[in-house]
This record gives sequence, C-alpha cells and structure tokens, in this order.
Amino acid sequence: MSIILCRRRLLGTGALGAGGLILSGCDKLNANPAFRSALIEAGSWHEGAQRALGSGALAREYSEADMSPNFRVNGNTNPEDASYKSHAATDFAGWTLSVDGLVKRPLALPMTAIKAMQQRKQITRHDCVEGWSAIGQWQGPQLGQILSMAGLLPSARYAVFHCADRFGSSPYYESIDLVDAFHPQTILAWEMNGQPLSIGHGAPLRLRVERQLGYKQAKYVMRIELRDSLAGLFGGKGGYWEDAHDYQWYAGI
Ligand SMILES: Nc1nc2c(c(=O)[nH]1)N[C@H]1C(S)=C(S)[C@@H](COP(=O)(O)O)O[C@H]1N2
Ligand SMILES: [Mo]
Repeated sequence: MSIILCRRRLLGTGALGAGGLILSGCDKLNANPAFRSALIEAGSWHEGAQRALGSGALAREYSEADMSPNFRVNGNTNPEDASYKSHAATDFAGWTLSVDGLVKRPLALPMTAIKAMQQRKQITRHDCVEGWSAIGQWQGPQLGQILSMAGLLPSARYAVFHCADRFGSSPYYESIDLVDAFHPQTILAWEMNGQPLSIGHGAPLRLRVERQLGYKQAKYVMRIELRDSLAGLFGGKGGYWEDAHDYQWYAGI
C-alpha cells in the first residue's frame, strides 16, 4: 500500500493537510506514525467493507455502447454561491474536500490528491424520481479509501455530504450509511464520460452511490461530515429532499 501511494505521489500533492501530514518524501512518510496507521487502516477496510456488505449486490454496470448520448442536468445546475463561483473561475484548482466530524484525522484534500488516488471507473444508470434515466461513465476514488485515510471513530454511522448549492435558504446536503459508504461502487466522481465534471453535472466533485436514486447523487461536494446521528442537522431527515418533501432517506433502486 505504501508503495502504491508513494508511486502515485499522493502525499507529494499536499494531501492530508489538515491532519498535519504534509510531507514530501516517501521515506519521511513511511516513518510517520500517523501515516503508517492510516495505511494499516486503508489495508483493512476491504475486510470491514465485505463484512458490512453481506448480501450487498453491485449495481448493474453497462458498456460504452450503452452510454446515453444526452445525459440531462437536473436540480441545481449552476450554484450561485460567491465562493463557488470564484472556484469555478479558476477551474477549481483551489478546491479542497474537507473530511471531518467523527474521524481520527480530519482531512483537507486538494483536487490534485483526489485525482492521484487509485481510481474506479464505472458505467451505470442514473434514475431520477422525476421519471427519467440516463447511462453515464463516472470516475473517481472510492469513498471508502478516503474515509479510511481519515480513520473513522467507532461512533461514526453516517457520512453527510455538504454541497455548495442551496434551494432558497436551504443548503443541499445528503447522507448515506456506512454500508453504502464502503460499497465498492460508491465513488467521489470528478470525471464523467471521460471529461472533468461540468458545472451542470456537479463540478468539481460529486457522489455516485449507485444503488440509490438520483437525488442521493450529491453534486458540488465540499465537505464530508461523519456523524453518529442525522438528528439535529438541518431538518433532521438526512437530506434536502428528505427534509423538504418527505422523500425516502434510503432511496433504493
Ligand atoms: N448539490 C446538488 N446535488 C444534486 C441535486 C441538486 O440540486 N444539488 N439534484 C439531485 C437530483 S434530483 C438529480 S436527478 C441529480 C441530477 O444530476 P445531473 O444534473 O448530473 O443529471 O443530482 C442530484 N444531486
Ligand atoms: Mo432527481
């Protein structure tokens, strides 16, 4: 694991900043106790994930020939937030993903670090409750890999995705449990159909949680918060649509 991470220069990109792990050389890294324990956990999460999965099936994956020529955009397609707009003006070069809450090592991951991680590419069908579907290809690191770097505390039960957009005064957010968070097809996508995500589709980073419906696929993700409960957060039902319109929290397809 350490060899892979070093070859990919994950840490050379300034990743793991908030955890105090800004180091450049591999030797230095491997000697760093916090980094070593991050690696050990990263190696064992697969086992935990498998256990958690139980009968957890994979969502169907398609071939390139099945990809929809037009994948529509839906919901918010151009966040008005001033900070988001200034990031957009510089192609999101300065965007960082925060991972915090019930974790051992809070992270601030720059896009370069996210792109340097091991990637998963998948062609899946997106189903919106409004009655349309589209097949697209998504690429990004598995969410489980990122959560393992942060190291979850035993009390963590949910991953909450805080987005840069809002409807009126309500920020868009979504949440999933740890079974879905560590599912192999759950990724933080920065590429769609071989191109960096467009603003319409959620640039620079969106969730793909392939066994659930469209509204769970949070776009414009800026922060992942690990929590033990969804109560007390916004409307308390775990997502913007869940709070505003009583959509199901578990939106299984
Ligand atoms: N941040 C954010 N994420 C979001 C939405 C949104 O409005 N804001 N809309 C959701 C809905 S209802 C759907 S169907 C999909 C649409 O994704 P697309 O625009 O890439 O088609 O994003 C989901 N994620
Ligand atoms: Mo949707």
